[in-house]
Amino acid sequence: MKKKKESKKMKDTKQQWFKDAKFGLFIHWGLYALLAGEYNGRKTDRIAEWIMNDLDIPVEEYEKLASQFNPVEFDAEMIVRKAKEWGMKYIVFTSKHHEGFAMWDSKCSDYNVVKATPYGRDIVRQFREACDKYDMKLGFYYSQAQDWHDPDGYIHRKDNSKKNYRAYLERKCFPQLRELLTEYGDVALIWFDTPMGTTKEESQEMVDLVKSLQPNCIVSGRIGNELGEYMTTGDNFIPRLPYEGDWEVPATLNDTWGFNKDDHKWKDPEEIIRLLVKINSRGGNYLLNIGPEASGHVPDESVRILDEVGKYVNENEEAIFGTKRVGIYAYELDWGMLTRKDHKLYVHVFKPRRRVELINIANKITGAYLVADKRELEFKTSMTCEGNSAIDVELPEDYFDRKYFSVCLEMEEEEPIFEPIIG
Ligand code: H79
Repeated sequence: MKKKKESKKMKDTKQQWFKDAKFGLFIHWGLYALLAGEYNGRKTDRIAEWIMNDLDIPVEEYEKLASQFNPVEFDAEMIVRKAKEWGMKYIVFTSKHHEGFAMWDSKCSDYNVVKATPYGRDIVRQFREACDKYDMKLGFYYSQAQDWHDPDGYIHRKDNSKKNYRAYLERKCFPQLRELLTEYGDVALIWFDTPMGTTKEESQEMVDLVKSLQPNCIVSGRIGNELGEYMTTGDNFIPRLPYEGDWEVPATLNDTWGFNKDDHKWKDPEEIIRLLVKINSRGGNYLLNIGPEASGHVPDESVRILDEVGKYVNENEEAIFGTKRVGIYAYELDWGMLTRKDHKLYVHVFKPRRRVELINIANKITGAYLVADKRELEFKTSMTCEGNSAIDVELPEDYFDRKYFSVCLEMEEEEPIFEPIIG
């Protein structure tokens, strides 16, 4: 195994919107949605957008799917409006996944949604227009190295040694990136994925191309060769500790990105809320996925879950957006989690309780209130019998049985002061 060098440099996008964003919507949609996890009676029990590779479907067969793509139920505005309602601050759409199919009117490959399908309309443009209407940041996922349609694109699990990767880059990758970055307005970020054999020089060329066309467009961590402007964690993996700099967790609501009709392993809304707050408290953004069906319909279950999550996010938006990484607090709380801003410590409460008691936080507390309605709360600070600081906030009676809300502790100091455990 190749040993990777650990980068010491803190990742910084230089884009304040990304640091404050905290919650985004990933959308995986391509020809794989037509198969929905099954091809010729064979099923994949893996991520559905990988079905071509996983089940070894020949290109000549797979590309025929385009002639069936007619998503009459697709409604970009509805999706963007929902994302806005859910409190999300950016959208990342799969403009081209590993399958190689472009979801826009690409001039350099006819394997695209306008030229190869009965639908004939540009999906990327529809997202662009809807995002402009709802003031939503839009970024594009672009599979830079794997392209299972182009004869010279990389393919996982296949012999790539005879390929002319350079030819693919010049014929498809670079020109397509140029199209996305010149014809579709302000691109918030390009979400590269699986660099595979891409050399550092080639990755650098991609970065230079992006930046020459749109200097503010963020380059994701999966560009590879340590050239990304933020750290992307493994899919559905959360760092155990607070992590410095800009980073993001790409994640699924069930066990697939692209639509799979047989995947019903949905996470419940409370689990998603806990994951969001956990990621935010450690300093990261949560990029949460939906995989529309081939018709364009967004699975009802995704909408139901995110509607619930959205209620929490909206009621507690002050305690989520614009927050900063919380350092290491000595205790793991089984009932809640912490986020913070300057002079404010937010306690997210996930289990019913009479009062919020915290020890080993040594700040001078100047006030306490319920984030949802700004109701002021009574509080006392004292010392425990062991000599640790103690904070005790009284919850109002109508909150005794409630869970999933947050309390703000106002601090004289800018940051929380966490005491070690003594005694
Ligand atoms: O776009 C989503 C995934 O398709 C993509 N990243 C997210 C955001 C991704 N690309 N590669 N991987 C994820 C990891 C690949 C895992 C694999 Fe497999 C394990 C490839 C082969 C074995 C999963 C299982 C896919 C086929 C079988």
